[in-house]
Amino acid sequence: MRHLTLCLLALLVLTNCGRMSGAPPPPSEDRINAPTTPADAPPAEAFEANATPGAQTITAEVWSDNWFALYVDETLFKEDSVSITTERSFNSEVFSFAATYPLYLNVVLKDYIQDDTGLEYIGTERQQIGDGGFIAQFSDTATGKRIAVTDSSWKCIPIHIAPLDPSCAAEANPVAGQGACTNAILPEPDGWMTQGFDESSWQAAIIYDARVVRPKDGYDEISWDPSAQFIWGPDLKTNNTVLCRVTIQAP
Ligand SMILES: [Ca+2]
Repeated sequence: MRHLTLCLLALLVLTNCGRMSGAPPPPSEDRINAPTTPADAPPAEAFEANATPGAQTITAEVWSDNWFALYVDETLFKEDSVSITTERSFNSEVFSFAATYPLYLNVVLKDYIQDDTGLEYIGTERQQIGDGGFIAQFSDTATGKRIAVTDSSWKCIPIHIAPLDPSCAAEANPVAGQGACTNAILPEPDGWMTQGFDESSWQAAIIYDARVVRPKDGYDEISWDPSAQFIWGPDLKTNNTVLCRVTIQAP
């Protein structure tokens, strides 16, 4: 019964409960943390605007708790320079890339978790669920004109939710997938970064106040547009991996 209740809770945000029971085991850490770019991929700086007819150079400013990867369509342009395996990885990133309008911006966002319980500092007095948060702004590098910010026009879906019962954080020996530490872990939907993907089941990004996210190192190094807001899935704590996408038309 407890599982059913948890399942129904997860169903509200996942619409894919079937994967929870009798589903294949959650992806290993290796899979979660696997590099998503080929080792021989050129750095983002190598993508010069003049290499692609009609391309604009875009400057991105980003702060993420704890990790992000930015794609335009399915091309990876930037991965957080601090690994997701770093427990406290608070840093901002400023970088540029060249792309053509409309821009199909896709981000993979990950909060740091020690394992699939969704907890951090396991076994210490600080054992907790931990929370995430992502804010970004984009401008035309040549003109400085703001072209996009994170706000509720982005669509998001959490694909790693743990624990499903917050009391997991109080367990003396939390075990992923057991009892209160049951989780819901889904693969990335096929083709979610592509233009034609049906995002109708995705929710508008949830906006979080900076006082809730409590941004740390690097955040104050960026002059934020007042319209740029912290986004995440519907639960800042238990949504550990969140996918978000937005389409930006030519200004
Ligand atoms: Ca965090």
